[in-house]
Amino acid sequence: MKCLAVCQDELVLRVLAQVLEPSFDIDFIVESKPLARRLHDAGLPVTAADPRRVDTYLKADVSPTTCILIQDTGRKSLARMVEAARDAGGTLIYIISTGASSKRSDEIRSDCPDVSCLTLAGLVAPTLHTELGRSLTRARVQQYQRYFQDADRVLILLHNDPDPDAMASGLSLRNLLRRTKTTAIIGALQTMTRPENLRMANLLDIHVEQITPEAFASFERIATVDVQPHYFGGLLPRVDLVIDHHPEQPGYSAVFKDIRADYGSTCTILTEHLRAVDVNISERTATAMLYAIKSDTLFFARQTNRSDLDAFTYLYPLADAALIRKMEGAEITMERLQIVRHALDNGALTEQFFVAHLGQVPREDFITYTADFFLQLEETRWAIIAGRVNGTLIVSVRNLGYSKNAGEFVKKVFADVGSAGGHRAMAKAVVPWDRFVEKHGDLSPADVTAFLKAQATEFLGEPAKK
Ligand SMILES: [Mn+2]
Repeated sequence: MKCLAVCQDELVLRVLAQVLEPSFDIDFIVESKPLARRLHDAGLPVTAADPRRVDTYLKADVSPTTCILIQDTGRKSLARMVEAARDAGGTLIYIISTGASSKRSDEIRSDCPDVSCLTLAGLVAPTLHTELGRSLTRARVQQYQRYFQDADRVLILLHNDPDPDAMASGLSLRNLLRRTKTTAIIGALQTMTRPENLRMANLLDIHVEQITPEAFASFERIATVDVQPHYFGGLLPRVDLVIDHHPEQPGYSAVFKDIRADYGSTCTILTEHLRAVDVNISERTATAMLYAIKSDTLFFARQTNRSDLDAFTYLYPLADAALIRKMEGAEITMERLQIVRHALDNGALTEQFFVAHLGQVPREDFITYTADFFLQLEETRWAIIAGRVNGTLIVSVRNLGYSKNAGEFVKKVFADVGSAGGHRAMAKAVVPWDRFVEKHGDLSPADVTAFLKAQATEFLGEPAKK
């Protein structure tokens, strides 16, 4: 593509030459003859001419497909330059201003609406911001890398029934710590049970070791990823590193932590760590991380920000897309369908929400699966699904995200009898059944459904908290 740049400033001219050559066939016009001579001698394609004259552009052979860049030097003659370029047949005209004022570019645009205005600051800003932001991350990562360096045994601890984000975070942190599976154990108190999670572990050959709380003491350094130490209820009073995207919790101490509750996945944070220190990402790790981001954000359908999209774009070419398709597989199993049918038969649908108590279920994932399932229902905006796993009542809440906060709902209803929290669009309460009974009585499954329905009706009827 042909490009003609009208510059009066050597720095701007040299920068444009470096950026645009050799992809663009570029010529420069400057007013000052000595400057033109000097740059010409330095090998740059520069001509000295008057940029307010039409024949300057005719001689430069501009056509409607030539990109014409005109540096705004703040002088009145700018309008005449634009006019001359246009009279010579130029149509793709850009003004590059080096000043900070946007008033000037507004003026230019009101005179010539088809001219595009760029500022040098605007062009430089995104890259510089990313680079400086990355240097802070780099310092932080290098600190924890050093801190873990000499340890004999390292534990990377995940939450129970690790999901794709937890497993992939484990893999990538091991990568960042430059360790292997014998020098850094990826472990959990309870390993995978959900079919999707098992499938991912098998296909990517990820081994998550079952750890007992007594074993914690045998590790010199402990990191938790996709979870914070309070989750382990006092069993982990102190950790060395916490990387998580759940809302920050009090009640523990950590030497290093990076918690970003506005991120869609922990793997997004770890992608930034990996990029900041230029660690090579293997196809296996990239595949795991990409799948984790996809799965934690429901393919960007919930809690996603710019960084999640950036991480996805970065990992995509490094990952094995066919393997991801295979991992996704079919999530529907007979067992799950039976539970969904049970919920349909025993639940209640109102104008705003679907609520059901499933009674005793064998695993927690039946509850979250049923909540996700009913959120797809055309007629509903909220799904509130409870179930008992052994002696614990688990309540999973999902909504479409533009209404009230799911996290606030579970806190309001359950914070006094158990743990409750989450995001705007998804939240969870975990309540020991005997504590629930103490407060609300030994309710039958139908009564629990009725209780949740009453609570949700009240909560959703209240004016939203600002
Ligand atoms: Mn996660």
